[in-house]
Amino acid sequence: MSTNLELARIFSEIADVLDLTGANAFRVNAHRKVARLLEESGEDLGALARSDPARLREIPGVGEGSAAKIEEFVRTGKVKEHDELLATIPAGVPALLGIPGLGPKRVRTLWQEGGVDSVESLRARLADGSLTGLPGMGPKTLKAIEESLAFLDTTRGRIRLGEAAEVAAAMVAHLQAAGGVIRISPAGSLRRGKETIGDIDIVASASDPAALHRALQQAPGVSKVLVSGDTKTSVRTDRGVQVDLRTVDDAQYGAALLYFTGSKEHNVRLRERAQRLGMRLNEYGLFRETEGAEGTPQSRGEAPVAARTEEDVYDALGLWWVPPELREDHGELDRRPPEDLVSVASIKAELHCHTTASDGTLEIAGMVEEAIRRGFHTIAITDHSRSQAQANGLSIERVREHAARIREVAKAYANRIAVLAGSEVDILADGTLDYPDDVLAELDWVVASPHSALRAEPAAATERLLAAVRHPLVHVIGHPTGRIVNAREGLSPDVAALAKEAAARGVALEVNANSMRLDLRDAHVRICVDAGCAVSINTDAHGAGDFDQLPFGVATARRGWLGTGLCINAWTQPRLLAFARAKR
Ligand code: DGT
Ligand code: CA
Ligand code: CA
Ligand code: ZN
Repeated sequence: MSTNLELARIFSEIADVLDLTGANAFRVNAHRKVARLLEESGEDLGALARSDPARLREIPGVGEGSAAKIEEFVRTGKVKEHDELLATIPAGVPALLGIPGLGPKRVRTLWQEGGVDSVESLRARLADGSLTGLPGMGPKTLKAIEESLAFLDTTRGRIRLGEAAEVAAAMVAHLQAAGGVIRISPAGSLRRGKETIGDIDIVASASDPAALHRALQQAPGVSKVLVSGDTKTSVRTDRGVQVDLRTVDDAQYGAALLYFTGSKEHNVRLRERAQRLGMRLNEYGLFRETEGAEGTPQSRGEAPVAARTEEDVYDALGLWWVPPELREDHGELDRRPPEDLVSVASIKAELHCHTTASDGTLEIAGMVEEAIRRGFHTIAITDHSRSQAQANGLSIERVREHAARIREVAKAYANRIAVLAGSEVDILADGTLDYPDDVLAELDWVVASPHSALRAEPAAATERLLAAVRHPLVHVIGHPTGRIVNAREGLSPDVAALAKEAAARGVALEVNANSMRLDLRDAHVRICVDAGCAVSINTDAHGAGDFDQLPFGVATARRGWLGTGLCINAWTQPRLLAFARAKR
């Protein structure tokens, strides 16, 4: 783990303990903010503490107290206050905060008044009914907690795409550094861009495969070797992630990559097709079937019809190459996938992001510079609205001042990028928006998102979101369900009904690219595409590093067969700006 991430964990744990022990909100938030900043900073702040402590203190959000803690960590490898705070509460209590629906206040009640000191004891106490009657813990609340625990059980063992991608990238880099790699790629569900990953599969060809297998066993973070062999190694990392490496002859690399990318269902379809054509497809290649011959084509030493690349195999089967994200047996062999499938390179606008005005870590100009660096032609600045008090949401007065400041910055950058003055306005529980219409009408761009009341019945959720879609000043519905991958189910609206209405009203539904959200999800995107509804892929950036989340949103959109024609972030600048103005 990098120093920044270690420090981020420390600051975040300090914030948790302070929160649980009832410290004032300002102190709690100050630590959370520094944790976030550490996660997002491209610069090693530990190194900065050594080389230029004065500049460390100039970073917005880093006060003298935080700077001193960073310096202490760099000097001693720990932070005394952190250790002392952790010692004041039972070790299992902070984990309770990870249960959806349990904030610091409820955890404090469960712990201090109910004697709950771990997730396990919470399960036991729910089961024996002994939490009934605790203040604020009515039957409805207790039932909701039980449901959250059950939901967490269903996610057990699968990690989020973002985490898997990070582990896989580090492993691939480590293997490449071992030398002799000819071709290497992640395969499996990771290559297909699924929102959660069971294990990480890597396929490689190399001049010295044994060296590659040794390198995986010795990779940083590997805590256990599960399988060790000449062609396959499986290891587990200290974060509990399994990594499988398979090495093959370079001549068979395409067939192996195809096989281990899956999905299983896609592979079954390919094998059926091969059979109909008098051929046999396996991980070694596509072979001609010989009537009555003993063994496999491979064991008879026959040359494959195709094996070197995936393209060769698809081609020999009379098929187009299918992008990995579409290999789910969702019709990809019957109908040619869109030629203009969205890609990271096709995205030219970020239309939902935050600055220091609400809960971001960069000023307006900093975000604009980052968008330019990413090659974008447009950015919309959309800080939180007034109901989001914990995210420093803007009052009516502040949103007006902020819009004026954004327009000044826009002028300064006019010949390089279009900067829209916007807001991420809350969709309140009753479907109305968090600012009056006259305020929204003054903005260039409006993303409307649900942030609270995320446990509503499906019918109520649909009505609530439909109301926002019908609002004449709204451009995009942000993270429409509010789900958090592996942590919160969120709303279950009728997405087909939303997509139909959004298509009719010229509103886009968002794919929030943050790998914690991926909301809309892949199946929802497919519904939008079928309804002809526009989709907007945004990173919801709160700092420069968040722009790196884009590939996860793009993968999700590709899994939903989204072409650039329906993706407003892929439109030309004139077309996108006309879309913005059409709502004004
Ligand atoms: P995951 O790891 O649960 O997120 O999902 P996958 O798709 O990565 O599945 P995994 O790791 O079990 O296997 C990777 C790919 O290898 C899978 O998509 C298809 C192929 N594969 C692995 N084992 C089998 C098998 O027993 N039969 C077939 N047909 N294909 C397999
Ligand atoms: Ca896998
Ligand atoms: Ca696997
Ligand atoms: Zn946002």
